[in-house]
Amino acid sequence: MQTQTITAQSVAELARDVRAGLTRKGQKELPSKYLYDSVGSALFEVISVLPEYGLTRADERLLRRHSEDIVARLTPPTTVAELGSGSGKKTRWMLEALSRHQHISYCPIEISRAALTMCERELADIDAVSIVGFEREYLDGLLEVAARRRKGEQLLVLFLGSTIGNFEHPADLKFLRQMRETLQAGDALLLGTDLEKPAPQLLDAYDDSLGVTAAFNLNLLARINRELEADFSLEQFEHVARFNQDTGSVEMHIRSRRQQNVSIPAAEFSITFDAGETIWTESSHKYSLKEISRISENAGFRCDSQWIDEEWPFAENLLIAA
Ligand code: AVJ
Repeated sequence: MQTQTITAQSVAELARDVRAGLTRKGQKELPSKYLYDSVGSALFEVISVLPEYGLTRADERLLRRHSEDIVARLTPPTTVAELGSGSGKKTRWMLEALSRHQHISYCPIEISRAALTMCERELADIDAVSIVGFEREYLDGLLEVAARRRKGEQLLVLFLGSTIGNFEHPADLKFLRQMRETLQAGDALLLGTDLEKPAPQLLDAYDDSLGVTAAFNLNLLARINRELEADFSLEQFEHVARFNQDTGSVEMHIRSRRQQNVSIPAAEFSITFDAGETIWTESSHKYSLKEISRISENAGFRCDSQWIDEEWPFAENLLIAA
């Protein structure tokens, strides 16, 4: 096994995005990708083992049970690219199943250096796998992987954990289309999608009793304090989870407990919050099966197979580029 990492991402970019998100008219917002610095990535690992949050376990259960069936539907030789590898734990089932049949190149694409390191370490012991990590935005990374592919090789893109649900509607469809454009006909996309479930269950999952999700969300302000020398006082803000009926998504917000002013020197601005005003930090869409086949087909994929977890409704969808 070999490991290699290719890098980027800057404080300047963070400063620009924070400034744009907090000074916009109407609803203030921050991009959810910034939740995953080293503290945030570690907190997400804890979230994934909380009793209230069944999503990651459902995803992993499906891959553990069905990796052989999934692999049987591919056309080797296959190169694997993964968007947002996280810890790499779920990916192990896929790589082990694939590497029983062939030597595999595995290219995790991650904006978080911490997550990339974790995943490279987690998967380093699988024999017939070479790992080349890309510290990149998803589509940039995918373009690079596609450019390096050998002729006749099938690309399998893993997009697990229902990360697709973090895109705003219809940005999820647009993203699938952009992905399709970098792929060739016959390439595969294994897409993990969290399915619709009752609102109270969702609210518990995104506002757990231990307060880990609250810490995960508020860490975004702590990160801005650390990296942009801001003076957010964390006790003056609180975590909020809401279910938006119109969009079918859980939303995470950070609510200001009172009117206050915060300065962010490294982004060269300061900002006022009203009492009760929120910063929208993440949306997590919950799909219906119909919706999944509709957006897949709209984006130029054929839905080849679906595997569904009954315990925590979640679907693994194998899509083939049409
Ligand atoms: C990373 C997409 C799985 O939307 O459920 C968990 C992140 N946010 N708790 C999700 C998350 C709050 C998450 N995924």
